Amino acid sequence: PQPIYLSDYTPPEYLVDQVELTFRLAPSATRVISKIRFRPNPEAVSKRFFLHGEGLATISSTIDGAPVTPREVEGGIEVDAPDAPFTWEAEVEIDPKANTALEGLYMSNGMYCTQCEAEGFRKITWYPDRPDVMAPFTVRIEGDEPVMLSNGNPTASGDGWREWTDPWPKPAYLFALVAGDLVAREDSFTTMSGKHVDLRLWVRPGDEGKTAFGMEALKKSMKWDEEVYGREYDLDIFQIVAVSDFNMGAMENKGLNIFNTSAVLCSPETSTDANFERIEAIIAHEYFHNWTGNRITCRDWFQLSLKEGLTVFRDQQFSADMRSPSVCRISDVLSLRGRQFREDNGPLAHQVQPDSFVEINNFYTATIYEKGAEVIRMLKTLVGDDGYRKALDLYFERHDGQACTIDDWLKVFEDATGRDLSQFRRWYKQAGTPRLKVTETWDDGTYQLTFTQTTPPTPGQAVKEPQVIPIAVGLLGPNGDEVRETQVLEMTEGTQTFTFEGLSARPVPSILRGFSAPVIVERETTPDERAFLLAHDTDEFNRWEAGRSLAKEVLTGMITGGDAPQAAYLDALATMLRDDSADPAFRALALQMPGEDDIAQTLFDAGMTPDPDAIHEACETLKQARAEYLQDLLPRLSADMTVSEPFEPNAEQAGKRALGLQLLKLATRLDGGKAAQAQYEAADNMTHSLGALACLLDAGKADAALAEFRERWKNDALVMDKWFMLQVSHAAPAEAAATVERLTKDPAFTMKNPNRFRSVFGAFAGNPAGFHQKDGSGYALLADWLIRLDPINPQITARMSGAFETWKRYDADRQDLIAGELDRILATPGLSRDTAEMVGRIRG
Ligand code: DPP
Ligand code: ZN
Repeated sequence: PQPIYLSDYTPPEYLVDQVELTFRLAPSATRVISKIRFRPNPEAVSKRFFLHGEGLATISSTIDGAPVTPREVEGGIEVDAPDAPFTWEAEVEIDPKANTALEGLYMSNGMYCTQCEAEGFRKITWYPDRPDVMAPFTVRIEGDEPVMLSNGNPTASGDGWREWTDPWPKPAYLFALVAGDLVAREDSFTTMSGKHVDLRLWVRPGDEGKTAFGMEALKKSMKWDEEVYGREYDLDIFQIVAVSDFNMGAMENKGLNIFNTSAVLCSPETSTDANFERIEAIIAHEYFHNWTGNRITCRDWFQLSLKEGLTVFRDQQFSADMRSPSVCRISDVLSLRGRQFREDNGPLAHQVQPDSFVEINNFYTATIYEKGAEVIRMLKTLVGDDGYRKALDLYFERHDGQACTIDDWLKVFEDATGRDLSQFRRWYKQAGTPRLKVTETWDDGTYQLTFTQTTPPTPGQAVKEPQVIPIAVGLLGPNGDEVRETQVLEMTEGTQTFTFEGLSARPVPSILRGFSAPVIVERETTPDERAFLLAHDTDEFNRWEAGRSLAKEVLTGMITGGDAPQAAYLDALATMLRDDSADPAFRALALQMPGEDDIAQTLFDAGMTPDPDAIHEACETLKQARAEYLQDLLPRLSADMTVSEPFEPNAEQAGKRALGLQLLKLATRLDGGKAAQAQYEAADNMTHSLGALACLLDAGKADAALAEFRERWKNDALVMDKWFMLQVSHAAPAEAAATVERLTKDPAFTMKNPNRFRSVFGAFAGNPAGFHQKDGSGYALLADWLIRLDPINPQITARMSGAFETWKRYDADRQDLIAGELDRILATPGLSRDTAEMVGRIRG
């Protein structure tokens, strides 16, 4: 397959003024009748009339009523067309039932639904399926399904048909259709200018009890976007539909968002606090796309971060406003490091604005999303809150209704604030995570910090230029008081020194407060200084970071036989835990162990070859030592974390439960699972039962509970996903592959459902010591299943192949084994473009 290049972009040859679609639904033979008004684009550089299409059986096609014979070309058809406005009409037949790739129109659990981003609309009808072609759509759905929905407002209906009209011009990737036996939670919202909006959250009968929280989250999102960004909703109705077979989390189709059930359905009995939090964020994210994505969309897919980076940043702001800002920030950074830094430091590293791709579905990545959001966060730090708001106002005013580029986005910041962003733009064009080396000097009241930035080479980019790095710094005096408040240092050079005068004693610096830039800080320091920051830093993020670094230092010391400041760490941990003024959610995060994958990357960065077994052993040893050291604290703290009010998924209760579960893990190492068994039996919410079950698995005492859990939840797919996932992620290294094999033979396992496949194989990839067993059994097992899944669902296969992306970290034997599996996948006849690109890039 040929790569597509950003530099090859040309404007569309024809624009669309109006789309009329009729769907005659039938599971294996749906007819799609299209009537589209085209007109030549005055800005076009050629006159070719080309329409995308894939797997369409054409019944008829006409231009201005006269039959035409399209020529089949790569990816679609070409037709001789007038150099003046005309009407294209076509009738095609498609087979939703046979569509297991879950792209285009497909059937999930007996209902019809669509997924068109990025390039799924071309599987529905002939169309210029590119985001810079925007048009209003009218859709008529004919069939005997009780509920038949599309984008926009309902405009007409009759026996066996419904009509929907979306007046807002949109690209085809935002098209949606849903039909089936569905029931709605109904509500409404009054916008800031007093307009009434009907709200509907559609689910399968039986799931009504899982819709209350999602609806509240939607209303909060609508209000927040009005208050913080001045953005009002623009149709008479906003609908969400929950679908069980879905490749992504959710999709922002205009007025008709389609959600993976896992990203919207929840109840205290079936969902954990983490589920509630994620659902609130995803509902906000998709709703916020209405302005950042739909009203203003992307010119082409190289601009994907224009909408995704910005919308992630907006959902992060929203979550911070709904919950604790510092706890949200720590969680966001944990996920950034776990996914984006990992990607950025391996063969899949790419720019926030890539220059080329083979399959766009492979670029819905942590870099486009999370790093894209970090870039906007830095921009806001640099121009200030007022500058940011002015720039956003200008963005909406100038570009409403347009398909834009990242350069358009940066230009509004330049115009609104007068700032030159040419150097800042490198954040979009240079891949790789910058390393920030820090040295310091102290001389009679003058303290200097010197920073040196370097970004390692990434595929296709050997040399990097210095980037603009906002470094938020505060200084603490020897007694722990803050002697300099947070100040943002703007680094623009490769090496740069910043001076602080008039200090009475040598300060302890708190660097990169709030994680003000997505970089890796390298600074020689002592365990005592980290413990000091964990005790005194006024910046919660850096307080947490100090404890985290200390834990990592202990672990790497244990593994490499170097210094392992275990006593300093345990003492600092106990002090932190005893601090009742600190938010329990914060303390839970501070008590959380660094992940084994994180340690592997840290060792690799330091020039060593990580051994997954040794890392696992060290983590186990440290967990045991922590439990023993902290045991006197456990009874009192655990009692303090009891929630006596009825379950509410709010931040306050969730924080207490999170710390309670961390304490239960410690207790399990001392009592062999007694407390966990008691909590499992008493649990009246999923957070408690799942947390207790995890502890029982760790203690090797979970058989009875697992059987009971399975029997109780066998009819709830989302809960069963947890049952599968937990067993794999808590399997001992030598048993992980066998656990996966056993679970794939369970009658409830299916590879047609992405959630179920991920619950087993995502968890397997997330159990490094199990996946990286020396004999290569884990690699072979995953490769077998990827080869099996590829013909069914290329997108999920490609995504899951990312499990191999860190392979160059490991020893020569493991690398040989992985290379063998990657080659075996690549040699599979008929391998999808998605998987071929991903595995090919990983192989290098
Ligand atoms: N549905 C995905 C998201 O919202 C892709 N746009 O990020
Ligand atoms: Zn998005």
